Amino acid sequence: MLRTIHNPPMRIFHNDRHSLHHGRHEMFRGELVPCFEVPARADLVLEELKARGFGRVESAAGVDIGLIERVHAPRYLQFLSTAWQEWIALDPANAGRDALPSYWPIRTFRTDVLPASFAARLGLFSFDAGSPITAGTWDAARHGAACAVAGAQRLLEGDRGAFALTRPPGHHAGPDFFGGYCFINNAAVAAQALRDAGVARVAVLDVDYHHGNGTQAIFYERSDVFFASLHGDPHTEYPYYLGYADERGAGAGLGSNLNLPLQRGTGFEVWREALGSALHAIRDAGAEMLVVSLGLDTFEADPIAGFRLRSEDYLRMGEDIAAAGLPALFVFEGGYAVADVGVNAVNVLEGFEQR
Ligand code: Q9C
Ligand code: ZN
Repeated sequence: MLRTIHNPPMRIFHNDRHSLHHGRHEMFRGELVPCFEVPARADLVLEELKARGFGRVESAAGVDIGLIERVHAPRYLQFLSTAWQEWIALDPANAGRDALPSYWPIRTFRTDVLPASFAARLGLFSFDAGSPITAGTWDAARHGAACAVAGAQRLLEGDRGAFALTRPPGHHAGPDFFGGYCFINNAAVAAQALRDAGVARVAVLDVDYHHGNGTQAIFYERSDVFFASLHGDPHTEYPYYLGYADERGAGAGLGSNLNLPLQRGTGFEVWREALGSALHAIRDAGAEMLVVSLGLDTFEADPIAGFRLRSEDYLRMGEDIAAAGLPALFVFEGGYAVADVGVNAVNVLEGFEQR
């Protein structure tokens, strides 16, 4: 406890525009159901930080779009930035509805031609019908990337930890697609910012329940960003089509990707072993800084996931990550047990700080 007196408080970059992204519905089992990814998630983490007097909360200035373009295709960002205007131009009544895709260019279709149809482009740039675009999605997502970059900047200035408290989350967003409630890959943008500032090797550690397919895709052929992920086995768990143990990277990136899929029902003891393996690999890779995709949907009461972590386990998680000895930027990802997400998130940060 005395350490918190001598150490400066962890800087928390809170996306004060996050609630501009507020989806109404996602497609689930043939019907539209209320979104699981709601503004209250981030609000309750902020409340918990304040209740515990943890960290120093601030907002971020903007982010250079050129930096976001280092991980996302310009034509995708162009689409995202104007999607809502295009959606309401189709029909003024669309202002009262979220934009969700219905068509996708699966195998044998062309993806090189950009269709004029908005509905066709909505599918071209996405992989599920669970990630609604709303009036404020672009502003919220872009400002979230700014928060992640501001956090990365703190590490470059010598801080040992920082936290980007933002939503929508990011780790499912790939080079040119959204999905899994994610639009801009905040962790990937932060990792790229660290690289661009001269950090030779960066690691992204993804502890969200779901495989970080977007982050993996962004860095799959690169050796300068090591990606390690612990997640539900894609044989049974979303996002299903990526996240297997035999995905080890390609080309120059061969060996720089580590997937540790775990079966549904896994508890902390087994999960923690896997975390140890991931951190060991990250150290072996020679990473100098760490970006943690901090999903809290590994919690036992999460409504859409299947691991069995309890609230106190998140303290141990933070301690174990700290023991790796690398400066770490935590980036908020999933976690849908809304009433507990604040305690669980701040437990990780507190475990990290007290180690
Ligand atoms: N009805 C993140 O945790 N849907 N995304 C699964 C739920 C997609 C999760 C089925 C879950 C996406 C950032
Ligand atoms: Zn998740």
